[in-house]
Amino acid sequence: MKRTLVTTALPYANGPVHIGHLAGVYVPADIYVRYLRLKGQEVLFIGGSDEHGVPVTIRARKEGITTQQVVDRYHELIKRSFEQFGISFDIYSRTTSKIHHQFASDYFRRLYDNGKFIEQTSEQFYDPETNEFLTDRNIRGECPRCHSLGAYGDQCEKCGATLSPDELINPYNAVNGNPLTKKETKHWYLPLDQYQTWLEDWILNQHKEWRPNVYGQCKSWLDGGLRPRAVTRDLDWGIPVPVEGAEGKVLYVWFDAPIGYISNTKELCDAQPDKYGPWEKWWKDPETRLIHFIGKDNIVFHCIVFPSMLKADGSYILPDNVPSNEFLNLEGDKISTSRNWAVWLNEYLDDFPGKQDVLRYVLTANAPETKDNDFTWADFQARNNNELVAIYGNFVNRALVLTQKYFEGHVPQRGELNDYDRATLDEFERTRREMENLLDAFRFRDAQKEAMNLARIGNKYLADTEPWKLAKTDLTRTATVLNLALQITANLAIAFEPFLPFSSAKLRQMLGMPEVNWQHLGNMNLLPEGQMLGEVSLLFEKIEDNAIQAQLDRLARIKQENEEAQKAEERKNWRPAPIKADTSIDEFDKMDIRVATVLECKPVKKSERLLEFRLDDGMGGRTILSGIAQSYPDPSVLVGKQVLFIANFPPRKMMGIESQGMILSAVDADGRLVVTSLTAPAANGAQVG
Ligand code: B3M
Ligand code: ZN
Repeated sequence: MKRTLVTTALPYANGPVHIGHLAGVYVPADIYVRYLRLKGQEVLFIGGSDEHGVPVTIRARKEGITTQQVVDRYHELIKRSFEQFGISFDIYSRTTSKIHHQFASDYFRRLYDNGKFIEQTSEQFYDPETNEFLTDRNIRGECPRCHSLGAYGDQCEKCGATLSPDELINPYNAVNGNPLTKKETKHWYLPLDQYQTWLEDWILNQHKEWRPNVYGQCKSWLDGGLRPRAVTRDLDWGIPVPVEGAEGKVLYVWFDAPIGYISNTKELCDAQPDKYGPWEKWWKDPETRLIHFIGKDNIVFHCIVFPSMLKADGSYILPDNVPSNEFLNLEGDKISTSRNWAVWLNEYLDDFPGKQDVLRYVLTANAPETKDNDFTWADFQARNNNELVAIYGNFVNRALVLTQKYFEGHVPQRGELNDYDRATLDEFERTRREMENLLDAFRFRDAQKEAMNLARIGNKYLADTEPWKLAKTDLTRTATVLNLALQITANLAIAFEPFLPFSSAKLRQMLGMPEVNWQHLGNMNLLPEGQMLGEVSLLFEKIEDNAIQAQLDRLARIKQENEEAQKAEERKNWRPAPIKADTSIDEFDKMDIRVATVLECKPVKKSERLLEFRLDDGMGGRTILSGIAQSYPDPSVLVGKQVLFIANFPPRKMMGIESQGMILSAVDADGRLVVTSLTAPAANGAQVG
């Protein structure tokens, strides 16, 4: 049996972790690792924070603290969140560690010395005032697709387009707004094109078993033809490029971060060699299976770039599988750290203390394994109340309470099994086999469904045998039924251990099961007859509506804040529209623009857009409809004002009302319409020109 090395993507230490992280990477990896450990396999579970790259430096600037302070703060926070949710890493380290810096630097140097890189000079965006090159994320400008202002050099958040900085119209420095020029700079590239043929064979022929989303993404990259990729950057935060003449340059974060998997393994093995052996055993011995758990935006790095780096070195094993998930959305919208659209793990625990397993359960039940999925609070509540409480919790509680009631809390003696008992056990056995196959295939969502089906089998067994009625007539048969029910609960403690470790620990305590072992699953003699059960308490509690409403209210608040921030941002980035093509005084003269006083102004019934103006135009009065209702929630503020209107548009009927002209308004930076007025009173009907 091969040993298994499991890695999880190193989250950027630029913010706390949220449910998307947990659902996409850490819970599935933890389920898998716990499962292998329970089977007694040799397994190592590696995690850590990614503390380099631009995102952390942007965060530092935003918060007005140093980058080191940012990574220190979030590394601790993230580490604690993972601990609290039972993500059972053997090591959770960080890429600012000395060991990592040295290891990554040596790795680069080795490839450099062996001629594995190509050197290339290219023109990059440069801020002549601050003397710095800018990374994609620090360049902003007008989106070439949707023309919104403030798109990033790698992506437009408005329309979602993937961009390169060269595509931006009028690029500027995101930090200070300076216009940018271009300047030559030298970098080192990993010539991925040279690995193309090898990668095609290795992935497309030899790893057809990878998830379709992973395989498909790799195929489309390979079909597009690989090009050399820069592995260094002009930046002052990161691991210095260990080459003469490379001052001011650091290793690209995506070069050093995956090496973090290796250096973290080394850190662990060096600290406890007796327990874990030499690190090379985990990275260089073909008897090790390497599994990377990641999110879909990291596929290319783990399936193409990192394997090429490993191959360039030549002494490493390659990943065996890369079970990557798609994205989890929150209440229909993309989770976003910058927009605070997330359920943060630290905040979740403040609101739902002790309910780690509930979140683990719901996230696995909705795991975005094959397509993007949605987390909703209504579903969270329903899964807790209808599944964890009503099925698993209810079954366990009934089995234990009835044992207390009829047998003073001792595991009763089992007599002869009847056909129904045997049929129940057969079904139990089939279901648990299915669960195991699914776990082996990285299909955790379906595997957990089968675990819940095991609880359903138990629940149905009690409902059908009705030991509470049986006890009145046949205590011997009652004993058999409850013995079997208790053996099933003991099995559930094992089956759910990878998914819901906290509840399993609690259940084991109630049953008096100090040890668990996957090989025991299916064994219906786990609890010896006569064994005294521990104190019984509820495994899960109902979640009430008000707790859910509080979460929905919070999200509604955030949505509103975001809309306001978005408006402010648009206002900040606003530039006047370009001047229209030349016209002439003759053209202008054709327009009959006049002054009028607003007598009345009210919303048009059944229209969200229109206001109805009654004007004194000095010529007997007229009615004009104007589509500005959203800009004037209280239209009465316009009454008594003098406005300008075009008097010679032919009348037009809208919503059954005739509009006789057009009121002039300015379109403000945020899209609001502002009605024009005069600087001093003038006669109604006076002509403008
Ligand atoms: N920090 C990107 C991310 O969090 C990156 C993963 C590194 S894994 C080596 O999505
Ligand atoms: Zn756009």
